[in-house]
Parts: sequence; C-alpha cells; structure tokens
Amino acid sequence: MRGERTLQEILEQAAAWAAAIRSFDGATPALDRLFRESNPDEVLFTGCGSSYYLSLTAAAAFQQVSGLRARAVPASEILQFPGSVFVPGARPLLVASSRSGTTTETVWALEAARRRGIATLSLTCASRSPLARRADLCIPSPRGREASVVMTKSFSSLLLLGLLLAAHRDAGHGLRAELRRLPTLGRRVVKVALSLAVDIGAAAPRFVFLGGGPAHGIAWEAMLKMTEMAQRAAVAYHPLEFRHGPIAVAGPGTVAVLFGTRAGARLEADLVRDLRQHGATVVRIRDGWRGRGEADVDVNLNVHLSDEARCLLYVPFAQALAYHRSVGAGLDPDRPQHLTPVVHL
Ligand code: F1P
Repeated sequence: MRGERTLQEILEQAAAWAAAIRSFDGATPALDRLFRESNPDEVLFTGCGSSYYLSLTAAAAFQQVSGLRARAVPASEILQFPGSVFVPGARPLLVASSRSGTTTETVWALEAARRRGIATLSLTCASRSPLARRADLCIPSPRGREASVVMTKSFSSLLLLGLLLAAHRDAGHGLRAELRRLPTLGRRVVKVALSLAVDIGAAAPRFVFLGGGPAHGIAWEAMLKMTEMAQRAAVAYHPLEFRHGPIAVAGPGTVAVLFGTRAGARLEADLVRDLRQHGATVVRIRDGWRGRGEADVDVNLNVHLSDEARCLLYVPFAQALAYHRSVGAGLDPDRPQHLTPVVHL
C-alpha cells in the first residue's frame, strides 16, 4: 500500500510522546546541572527543515513560560552569519534538534557553538549520533526513529522534548501538567485528523497555513509536509500577516488552514470571515473558545489547553492533510521525489 510506513508512523506518534516524556524525566538532573553551570541568558534553538520548524515553536513556548529570552535560527544561519546570531559577551545555550543527528549544518552549528565556549544540548532520535555525542547533554526521543523519509512522529516527539524543556523552566508548573495529558489526547486526535483530512482540499491547487505565536512553527511544518508529500503549492504565514499582500491569491481553489490560538482568537476570527469572503475554503482548528466568524470546516478540539501545549495536537492535522493529498493524487508519501532522509553536505 502506498504510504504505509508514513501512515504507521503518524498513527504511533502518541506512544513516541509518552516515551519522550519518560526520557525527559530521566534527564532532568543532568539538565539542571547544565543550566546551573552555564547560567544562560538566552536559549537558541536550531535545526534544519522540520527540525528548524519545531525549534520555532519550542522557542516561542520557552520564552513565553520561562521569561528567559529564546529564539530559533536555522543551523545554516549560524554557520554563514554567526555575527547575526551570537552577541559578543552573551551566554546562550544552544539547543540543536535533529532526527538523524547527522545533518551536516546542524552538526557544524553545534561545533561552531562549542568552539565559542557555548553550552550545548541536543534533542535527537539517534542517541549515538555525532550530534548526540558532541553536545554537553543529549535528551533522546527513544521511539521517534522512523523508516520514512518525511518526519512525522520524530517531529512531534522532538517538539514535545522542546516543550518539556520550556515547561521545566516554568515557575508556575502549569505547562508541565498539560504536557503530560498529551499522549492520551494524542491517540484520539490522530484518528480524528486522519478521518477528517480525507476530503479536505482534494482538488485544491493551493494551501495556506496560518499560525501565530507557538502555532507559527506548526504552520511552517504543515507547509513543508504538503510540499514534501503531496507536491502541492503551500505557504505559511503569521495569520494577520496574510492580509499584507498574500491575500491577493486567496480565492476559490485556496484552502486556508488556521491553527488557532486563544491569544489571537478575536482577530483570527475576522480573518476567517475575510478569507471566506474572497472565496477561500477555511479550515479552523481551535479549542473551547467561541468560534465567531464561521469556518467551512470548524474543528473544536475542546481540550482546554494553553496555546503552547495545544500546538502539539495540531501536528497530526498537518500530517494527515498532506498524507491524504499525496495518496489521493496517486503519489507515494513513503517515496517523496528528490528527498533523502538526511542532507549531508
Ligand atoms: C531534517 C531534514 C527533514 C527533511 C529532509 C531532510 O533532518 O531536513 O526535515 O524532511 O528529509 O532532513 P534532521 O536533521 O532532523 O535529521
């Protein structure tokens, strides 16, 4: 069957989340030591492709709950424009994510940071990889390893490690408790996402993925999944940025998927209305809050989570949509054209 491996990996991701939580718990004494000894004044999340996109969400969540400055940069930017990333005299902690632990830019970025005396932490599915061995500390995703080319359960389980890192620095401890609910919620959400996504945008030539704050990295990952698996035109934006030009292409044939946030709910609802007025089909995924501005497909997860924790539950929708568009178009999600599981320079 086409896409069998990818589908299997999408389906088993909640188990990979549970394993990631156990792995994180085992690493907390070493993590506390790393923070104590390096005393960072900023956390820099990095990676390539999907691993960069999970870094975007992890950084947004980290700064939101810890109060410590955090940002995400592609590993290649660290190599090519170090002056735009590192601030002289600052004490960043570099958090490098990678499924394989061998992606050249990510390994080189970690080595460049080490040469500057910067503390390093790696999040990876390959605990014996160069990235794992060269970092001061590695927190593995023990069940994130995949046979597929495109990242699905590796992405979400590494993202969960990034969110757990944020939660660990959350003085209020609210996020930590929420994240522990995710493996159970995930099992249900994966099934809902796979059945819902069968028909959405079957004939649509264009997809737009919108997400703000912690959901922004998810929008980018959804764009990448649609591009890799289904080879459909797809873009990602912060929701309100979409009005500033890109809305010119919104019309019949455009499917806009909004990964909703509670913080942005009011203005995002107005955008839903505007997009539909222009003829786009709008899918909005949200939680509990009232859904003013009706979407064509309105998914209320009703899980009552913070924007940071709920983001993880948006990932299966991104994967399921790309998976079904790929299979529906006669493509094989297990064999995306031109792609290799790892990029080595
Ligand atoms: C990340 C990555 C993937 C992408 C492609 C090549 O690798 O860029 O996001 O889908 O297949 O690899 P990694 O550093 O997470 O192993």
